[in-house]
Amino acid sequence: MKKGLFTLAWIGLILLFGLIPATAQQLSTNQVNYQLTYDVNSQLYKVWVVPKYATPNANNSDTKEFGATAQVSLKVPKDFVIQNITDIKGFWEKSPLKLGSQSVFSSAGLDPNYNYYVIGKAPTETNYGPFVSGAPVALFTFKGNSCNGPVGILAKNDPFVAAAKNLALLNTACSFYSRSGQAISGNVVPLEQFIEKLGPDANCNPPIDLSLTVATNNQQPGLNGIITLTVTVKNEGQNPASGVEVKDLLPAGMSFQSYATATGNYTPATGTWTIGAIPVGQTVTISVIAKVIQTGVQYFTAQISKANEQDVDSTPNNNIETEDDFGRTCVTVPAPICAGQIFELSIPNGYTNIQWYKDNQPISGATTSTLQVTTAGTYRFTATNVSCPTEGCCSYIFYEGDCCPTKAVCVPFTVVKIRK
Ligand SMILES: [Ca+2]
Ligand SMILES: [Ca+2]
Repeated sequence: MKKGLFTLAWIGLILLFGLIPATAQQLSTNQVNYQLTYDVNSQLYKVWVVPKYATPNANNSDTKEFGATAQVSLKVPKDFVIQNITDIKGFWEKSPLKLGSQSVFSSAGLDPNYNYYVIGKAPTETNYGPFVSGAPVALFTFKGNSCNGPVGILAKNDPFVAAAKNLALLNTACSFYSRSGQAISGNVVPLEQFIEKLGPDANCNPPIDLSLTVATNNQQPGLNGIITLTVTVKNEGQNPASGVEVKDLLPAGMSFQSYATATGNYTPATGTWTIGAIPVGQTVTISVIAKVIQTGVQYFTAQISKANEQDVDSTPNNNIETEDDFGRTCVTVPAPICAGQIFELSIPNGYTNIQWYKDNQPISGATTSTLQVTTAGTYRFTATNVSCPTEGCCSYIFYEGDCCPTKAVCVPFTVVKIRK
């Protein structure tokens, strides 16, 4: 009973919005695709017909294309609700039923994560304007209740098409009929022109690809030297990024002086650079001016900490150095070393195949994560499983210090008169 009612209701809609001939399986030689796109800014989905032919042609002497019957079917995430269908060419059904979850389809074994909308065009002839092969013509737009995932034109071979036909006597396949699709004389059965969906499904949350690099203008500034740290963020993906934020906190050995950027704001106390939107292909930079106030090696790191969209190859704020949204640079200020002093250099856990060097010569036996330094020289390490990020690690530089005691010692002296 339920099934019968449902089928009747649906047949009523089909009669209202265009009678799809059940026998029209033959394809015209003038064919079209349907395409669905999504605009992030307006949050509008747009349905296009993309002809593979042009007007005028042998079937249609008019410079414009005209057509009566058309049907656009969509495969949507199950919680997606189509809203605000707005006509561009033709009068399209405004309140289509959501299909797929009804009991009539329960035996079809359909993917429960999806549902379907079939949107028919009123059968009055529509002027689509001139058709040019490969040039999309917009038919209508719609919105969704929320972003649930990709929405697509229903593929010709989607299992739902067969299930709807077999179980509910519904023709849910996309279709398109126009003057150019039909021979001028002889053929009484209208020829189908729709061949297949075109392009990827429309994604309301398209993935982005941001990358970040850092650099300094001087890696050996000297104590109290002023350096410029530059952070660069690029949108190297195919979609605009929004809500972008970067964390770039200065280490204890650097004192913040000022910053300059054309994009967003920087809060020195938290190291937060609030960027906002980055269009496709755009690069944004910030220059942080700092004073180096400690000897030794100071590391400056920055990473993307937030973005509204998902990045294809990196995750914000996860501190993973090998991702493309993380950058590091360093400066070194030579430190004094005096006879009898011992400094211990260490690197974090997790590195293997370590080798320490003094003045570019490997130190025999120095293959652990710590090194005790007692003499002046330039010290660095290599570890084969982790490459030094970005600009390479800085060396530690020790020089022979002025080792005289700072306290003045009173040395008595005498004066002797040796000639009269
Ligand atoms: Ca990335
Ligand atoms: Ca990351």
